[in-house]
Amino acid sequence: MPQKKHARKVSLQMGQIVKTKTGDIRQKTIRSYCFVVSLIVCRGCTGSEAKKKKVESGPPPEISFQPLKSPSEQTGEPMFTQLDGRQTGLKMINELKPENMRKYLLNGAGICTGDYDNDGLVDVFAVSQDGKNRLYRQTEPWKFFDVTGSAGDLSGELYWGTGASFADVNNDGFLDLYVCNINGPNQLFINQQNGSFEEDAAQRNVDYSGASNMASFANYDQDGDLDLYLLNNRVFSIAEESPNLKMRLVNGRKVVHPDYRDQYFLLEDRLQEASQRDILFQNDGGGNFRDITCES
Ligand SMILES: [Ca+2]
Ligand SMILES: [Ca+2]
Ligand SMILES: [Ca+2]
Ligand SMILES: [Ca+2]
Repeated sequence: MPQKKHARKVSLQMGQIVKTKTGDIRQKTIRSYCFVVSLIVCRGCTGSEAKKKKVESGPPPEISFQPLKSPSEQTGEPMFTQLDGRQTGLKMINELKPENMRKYLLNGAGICTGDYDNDGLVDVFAVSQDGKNRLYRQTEPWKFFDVTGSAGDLSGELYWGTGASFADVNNDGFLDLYVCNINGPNQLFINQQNGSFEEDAAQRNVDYSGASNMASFANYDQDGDLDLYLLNNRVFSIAEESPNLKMRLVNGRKVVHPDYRDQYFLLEDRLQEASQRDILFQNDGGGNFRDITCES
C-alpha cells in the first residue's frame, strides 16, 4: 500500500504543473496519463483485487497531444511588428569601442521604460556603454523625442553604463531613475516633477562604485517603499589581465597575494576568481538607503 500512496502523490504533482503551464488540452492529457500511472500501480496489488480493478476500469484511454495555437495563428496576424527607428524617433545605437572590448563589457547595456512625466505615455531610457545615454519622451503614440539635453545630466559619458531602472524611490508619485555603471559610481536621478532630474546618489548612499550590472526595486519588507537589490559583477578579470598570477607561500601555506584579495580566494588550494558582492539596500521611505546585506 505505501506504493499506491506514492503514486497518488506523483499524480497530484503532475496535475499541478500542467494546469499552470499549458491549459485544458494538456490537462486532459495528463489526467489520462495519471490514470495510466494508477493502473500500473494497481498491478502491484495482490491477485484478485488487481484483476477486479482492471476489469472495472477497462482499457486505458488513448493518449494524444494537440499543440496549442498561438494568438497569431488564431487571428492570422503577427503578434509583433518591427517599427522603423526613423519613424518612432528611437534611433539610438549602443556604442562599445573596439579598444574597450573586454569580457566584462560584452554583457551589453540596459534599457528601461516608464512614464516619468505622468502623461499616460510610456517613455524610454536607454544606456550606451561608450556613447551617451538617452531619455526619450513619448509625445504621441509611438512617437519619441530625445529629451536628454533638457532633462538633466543624464548622458553618463564618463562611465561605462550597464543598466537602468525606473522606480519612485521617494514616494512622490514621479518615477526616479537609477543607472548602473562600471568604472564609476552608480547614479540616482531624482525626478523634479517638471520634466527634469537631479543626480543625488551620494547623498542617498547608493553611489556604489564597482561593477554593477543591474538594479531591481521591490518593497521586500512591505512597509510601502521600494527597496533596492544591486547585482554586481567584477570590474576586471585578473585571469584575463594577468594570466600568470601565482599564489604565495606563507609559513608553508598558500595564500593569495594581498594585492588581489578582493579578486581571488582559495578553495582547496586552487585559485578561484571572486565577484563583487551583491547588495541589498533598505529604503527609509524618503529615498535614502542603507546597506543591510549582512544583517539580512
Ligand atoms: Ca510619459
Ligand atoms: Ca520620485
Ligand atoms: Ca520597503
Ligand atoms: Ca523602508
